[in-house]
This record gives sequence, C-alpha cells and structure tokens, in this order.
Amino acid sequence: QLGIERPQGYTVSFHYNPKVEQHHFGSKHPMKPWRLQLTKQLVFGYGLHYAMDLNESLPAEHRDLAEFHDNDYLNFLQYIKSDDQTQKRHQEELNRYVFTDEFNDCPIFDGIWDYVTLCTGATLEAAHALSSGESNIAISWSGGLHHAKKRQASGFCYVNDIVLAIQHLLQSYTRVLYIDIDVHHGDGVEAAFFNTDRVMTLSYHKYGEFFPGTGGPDDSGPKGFEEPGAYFSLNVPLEDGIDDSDYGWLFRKVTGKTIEVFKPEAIVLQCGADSLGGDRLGKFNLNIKAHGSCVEYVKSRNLPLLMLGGGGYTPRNVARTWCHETAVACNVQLGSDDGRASSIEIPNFVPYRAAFEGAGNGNGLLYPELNIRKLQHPKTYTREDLENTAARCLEQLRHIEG
Ligand code: TV7
Ligand code: CA
Ligand code: ZN
Repeated sequence: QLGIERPQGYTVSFHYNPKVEQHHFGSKHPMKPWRLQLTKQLVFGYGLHYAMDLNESLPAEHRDLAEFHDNDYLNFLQYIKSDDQTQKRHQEELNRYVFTDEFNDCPIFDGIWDYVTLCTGATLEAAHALSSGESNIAISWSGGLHHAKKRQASGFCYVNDIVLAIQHLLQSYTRVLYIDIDVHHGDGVEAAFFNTDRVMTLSYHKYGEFFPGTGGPDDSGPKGFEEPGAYFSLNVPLEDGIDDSDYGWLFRKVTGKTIEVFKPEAIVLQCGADSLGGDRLGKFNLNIKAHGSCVEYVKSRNLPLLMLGGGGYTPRNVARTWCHETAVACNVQLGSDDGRASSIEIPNFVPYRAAFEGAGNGNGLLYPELNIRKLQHPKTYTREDLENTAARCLEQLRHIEG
C-alpha cells in the first residue's frame, strides 16, 4: 500500500501465529478465533505491515505457562481430549478445572493445548520485544485472556497470557500499569497481583448482574491499609449504554491521574472489543473511534506499551477495531475524521470475506459507526453517577500519591 510508512522515532511490532485462527470453541460459542484472521486480513490489506516489525510467534512451552499456572492444571489442559471416553475418565478434573455444564463457557475442544500455547506465545514474545528494547509498542491480538486463574479456566480463558507477560515485564521494569477496557472485569489479572504495589490494575467494566460479578467500587486491593497492594486495584464499574463522550471523559480523567500518581515504567493495555456498541455480549455503546482514542491516549504517554486483544463477539466490528488500533499504534490515519463512514476505500486486495465482513461492503474502516449509533442498550446512569464514580476513583488514587 502506497503511503504507509514506519512511524518516526519508535518501533511497533506485531506478534501473531495464523494457526490460532483455526480453532473452534463450538458452533454456538460466542468466542470465534477466526475474528483474528479477519483482523489480520484488514491489517495487511491496508498495508500496515509496512509500518511494523512482523513476527510469526512460536507457541509457549509448558514451563513458560508454569511461571503462573499450577502444574496439575497444565497437565490436564495438555492431555485432555474432547471425546466422551477421555472426558469420562477425567470427570473429576473436568469439574475441578473447567466447570462443565450444558453451555460451557470453557469447553474442551480439539487442539486446546495448541490454542492456549499459541495465544500465550504471541503475547510473551511481544512482552520480550519490549523488555529487550527491540520495540516500543508490541501488539498481540490473540492475547488478553484476563479471566484465567492459577488453576482454573474461566470466562472463555484457560491460560492467563496477561499475568505471564506482566511477570516477564517485572524483570525489567519496577512498576507496570495494567489497563483493561474489555466490557468485563479483569478479575484474573487483578487477583494475581492483588498483594503487590509493583503492578497497578485498572479495569473499566459493566458491573451489576454481569459476568464475572467482581470489580465493584470497594474492590481496591487488600483491606489492611499497611498491606502492600492496598489501593493498587482500581475498578471503574459502569452501567449499560455508556457512550463515547461519557466513557472518553471518565477514561481520560481516571487513567490520566493513575499514570500521574503511579508513575509506571511500562503499560499493558487489554483492548477487549466487547465494549463496542452492537457487541453480541457487551452492553456499552462505544464507537470504534472512541475505543481507539483510549489507545491513542495511553500511547501518548510514550511508555513501553503492550497492546492485547480480549473479548469481542461481533467479529466484523472486532476486526475493524483492532485494525484501526494497529493503525493508531503506527501513527497512520486510515478513516476519515468526521466520525462517519470513512472516505478511504478498502483496498482491492483485501480478501473477499474480510472486505465484506471486516470493512462493510465498499464502505471504509469506520463504517460500523453507523450501525453502532443505533443504541441497543439505553443509558441507565446519570451524569451525577458518572461524577461520583470519577470522584471515588480520584479519592482512591490520593492514597498512593507521593
Ligand atoms: C475475555 N456470557 C470473556 C467473557 C466471558 C463471559 C458468558 C456466555 C455464553 C456462553 C456460551 C454461549 C453465551 C450468549 C455469555 C454464568 C454463566 C451464564 C452459558 C450460557 N452463549 C472476556 C462469560 C459469561 C457458551 N459467563 O472478558 C456456549 O452467551 O455469564 C456467564 C456464566 C454460566 C454459563 N452460561 C452463561 O470477554 C475474553 N457466557 C453459547 C454456547
Ligand atoms: Ca474491563
Ligand atoms: Zn469481555
């Protein structure tokens, strides 16, 4: 693509392995790994690979995963098969590790070990690109699986690539900030670093009758005020229908202050795209541009930045969002700036499915603006609620100031 160049003064690296896209959670399951293929096709179609270092990453190994996860749990993931006979033999472990029920959030599917090690491999390689100084912004869209626990799968997540990446970054950086804009609470990451003041976790999410149910206003870390980690878990519980301007206002206010007082040396940003309007599971009303401007805001701090995927259940919007955010990382402008359908046509060599599903039939990248504007989830909060939430967050941050 003409005109796509490397950004000046810094390096972006893109970490992926196309084998991830081939895995299936089951036909009815909302998590669709093929959304990553759609994303990649858009990214390449726009020529963004000319602006980045590309890395086809290797799968992570058992011992990499064991830096956080329990060995018995990893053995189970490595050897479990989807056939009935094997499952019967392992019924006790199944109940212990993945909570089987009719519509299983975390089903056992063929190639599950390959899937988890490929997702984690890309994220760990991205983290390494940062810590080694090879790149300033490293992207791993197959990562961001924030619910997985030490010895328990949860919410479509089996292995917590984020925790493993942060553990790696802590070898090079004193303080790491984790920011999570997925519509769900980043409970697994919060739990893993609950008792340390070297990692601050900040999650924006829907709260109230919504998975996983944690991340309420009083969830701020250990309660003994002298304990390390007290006040270092920051949660921003939100209600249905939050829109671009309210989310953007809150995000800037709270994230800005967090960076100011915590003074991170590196940032990990989970870019879950289920906070967009029109998502199959989410309940927010963000447009792609507003979601992307959160990325832009974090990037503007010029700290080593690890960008990860996460949720996102309307594949065409996921692909558009992560393609746009790849462009943001590279300082490339793809869509028009008026918040409407982009004037930039999808390049001819984007594969048909990506051109159609991913970018909307001849319309530009930001096309879903039009879809998303039709409010699916009406607002259930007031301006006052929002101001109270912001005030409560700033109040918590006063405890870690200075
Ligand atoms: C990071 N919501 C993950 C988000 C994980 C959300 C849930 C489903 C769901 C699962 C299915 C399915 C579904 C239409 C939606 C309490 C339950 C209620 C299963 C029906 N359709 C991320 C996890 C969340 C599985 N889980 O943050 C197979 O929705 O609410 C729950 C738990 C028990 C299980 N049932 C739902 O975005 C990647 N699950 C269809 C088939
Ligand atoms: Ca979140
Ligand atoms: Zn989510």
